[in-house]
Amino acid sequence: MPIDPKLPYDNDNIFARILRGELPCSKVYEDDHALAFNDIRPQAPVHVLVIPKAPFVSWDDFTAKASDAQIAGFMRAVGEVTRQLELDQPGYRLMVNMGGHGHQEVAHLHVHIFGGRQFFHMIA
Ligand code: D5M
Repeated sequence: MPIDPKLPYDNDNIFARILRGELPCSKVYEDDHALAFNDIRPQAPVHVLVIPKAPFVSWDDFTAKASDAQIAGFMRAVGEVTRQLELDQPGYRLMVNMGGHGHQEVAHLHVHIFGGRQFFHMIA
């Protein structure tokens, strides 16, 4: 079920628990700003989620409330992941689902990285 992005941050959401080490993840990358791990329901040969370490519910919450340093650090981390996975050639797709119409299911901002195959039109 999609989340309500207007609700306050839920400290017990799945990704908060992964960040605290209470739940396992298949880690791909970590730095001061972000953690990246393999999606549990992969939609492509490479399907990685990148999450900020600070508690932001959604893309909307992040871009409204994060500091410039947090935004820069997080975006840089997404780029680090794609480079470390050598996805730049022949390319990859980024996606962020936001709120109900975006069908966001986990109430902690996450950027999806898809790679390893050709993508065509938008994912429905
Ligand atoms: O995508 C939420 C994504 O989160 C969805 O692709 C499954 C993934 N997911 C859910 N639980 C886990 C765990 N425990 N590990 C890894 N990946 C997980 P959304 O954009 O919110 O629709």
